Amino acid sequence: RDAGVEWWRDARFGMFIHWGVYAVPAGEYGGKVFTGASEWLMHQAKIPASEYRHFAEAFNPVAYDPETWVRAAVDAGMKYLVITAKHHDGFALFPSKASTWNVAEATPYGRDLLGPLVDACRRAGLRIGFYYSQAQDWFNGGSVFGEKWDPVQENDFDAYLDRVAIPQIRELLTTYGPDIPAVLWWDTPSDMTPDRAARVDAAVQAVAPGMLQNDRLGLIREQHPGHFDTPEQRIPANRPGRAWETCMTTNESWGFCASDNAWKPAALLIRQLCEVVSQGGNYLLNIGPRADGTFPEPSLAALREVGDWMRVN
Ligand code: JFZ
Repeated sequence: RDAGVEWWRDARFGMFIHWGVYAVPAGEYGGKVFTGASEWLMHQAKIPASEYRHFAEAFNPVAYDPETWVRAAVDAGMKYLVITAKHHDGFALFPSKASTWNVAEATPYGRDLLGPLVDACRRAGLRIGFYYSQAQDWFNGGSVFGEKWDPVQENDFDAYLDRVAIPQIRELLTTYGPDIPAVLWWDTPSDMTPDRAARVDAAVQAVAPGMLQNDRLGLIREQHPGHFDTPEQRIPANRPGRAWETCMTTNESWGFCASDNAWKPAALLIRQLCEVVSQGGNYLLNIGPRADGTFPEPSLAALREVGDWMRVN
């Protein structure tokens, strides 16, 4: 495993992928359209787990072809990829012994989604990282922003960390090969006290010493600053010495959202990429694949335009 952030600093440009069963409702529930972030639908619409699980029964990405995804990234000039192994709805894109709420057991697709993507990345020379929602988990008894709405959420957070989060993190770090993932992308550290963050970090270090991580593991960021900052949807003033990565959406939602047509023009994405890179940062540009496993056409078109620009500049 790489000790430092050198490859990551050189990489400059990566693809963020937000994918999960939320791509099935795609921002709509009970005849209501929810705008913003489609991956938050379970929370926004207060959907009980017993109902939300039905979306998994309709999650069958038969058109999923990781080679096509990786080619789109490579052609756009991207050097790495970060995918949501598990987002706040707790759904794992990988087989897991820690929770049956995973792609292998809860969907008709019935098999791992990460392994084939890891293989495609390896073949193309792309690094791959995993986003893992370590704190918020609305399905497996983890943390919930604001009011809870389902009995499965009335759980002891430490029990969730021990029974679900830490075992799944271990699965992610030990299943796909010695250098996989290349980076761990934590998020929304609610309830992640210093002690809990230290516990998660110790579990990581035990199997993957020096693992590259972002700055969102613990509630008190200063105690667990990770290796890089993650300004979101914005480009910060230059911060010498500290690595940073701006993540951006191509429309407004991270997950696929059927009603979201606010696609950013490729010229804007290119300008943001230039601005970030010229200030020494990394640019992580998000795609929200559909439930069938394909990228929305407008994001593919944007990637192609970025690639065309990269090839002449
Ligand atoms: C989080 C997630 O809740 C969201 O669904 C998505 O995955 C995004 C990349 O990360 O949302 C955040 C996290 C941090 C900030 C804002 C939104 N922030 O620091 O301003």
